[in-house]
Amino acid sequence: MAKVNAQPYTYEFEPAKTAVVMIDMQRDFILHGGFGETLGNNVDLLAAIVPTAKKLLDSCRAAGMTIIHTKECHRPDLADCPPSKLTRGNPTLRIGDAAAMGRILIDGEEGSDFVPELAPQSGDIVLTKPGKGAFYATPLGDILRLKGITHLLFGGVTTEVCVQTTMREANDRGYECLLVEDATESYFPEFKAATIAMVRAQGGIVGWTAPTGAVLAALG
Ligand code: C5J
Repeated sequence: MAKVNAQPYTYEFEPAKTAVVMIDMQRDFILHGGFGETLGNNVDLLAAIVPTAKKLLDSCRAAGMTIIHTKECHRPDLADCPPSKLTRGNPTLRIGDAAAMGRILIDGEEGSDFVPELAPQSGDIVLTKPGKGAFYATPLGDILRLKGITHLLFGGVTTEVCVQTTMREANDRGYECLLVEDATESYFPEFKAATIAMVRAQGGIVGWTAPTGAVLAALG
């Protein structure tokens, strides 16, 4: 049993029953010219966690853990994109529009792909998702059940949107969840800090949080 020095108290997991869920480390959110930047965000904040996310994935993969990558993206015909998501706000570019890395958040386009450093490796599982939560309209729940997974470690972007939504979905489904603090990031540092505080408040109401170093130390 691996024991992580976590907040609000020690998080214990069996590597064989634990998956890392790396959320939406896609070029459209992280690289210049992508969707995140067209929304006016500083993408450099997100790019800064790529080496840490890679270290987490590489170490957990080497420990025999299940690795799952999600991508927020849509069908080219946008049939899976609700009008509310497509039309909300006043961005310069919308989902499906042509941009520097192809059509924004469309499956198969360069921008919707993962940043090269975090490209899935042999044996990793890749899921596309049309929503913020990774359980909505995906086979994630079935995959976890078939693999006997009971514990989930979360990284990725953005902390308060897709990562937190998925972690809450998982928590309600009975998974023991840990948010890896320095393997997740937000365009808004105060939202990341608030998410970490929310997760571990009230005795771990959504789960635990710990830095990558504490996870790696637990894996020995
Ligand atoms: C957002 C995400 N922020 N992956 N997506 O729209 O968090």
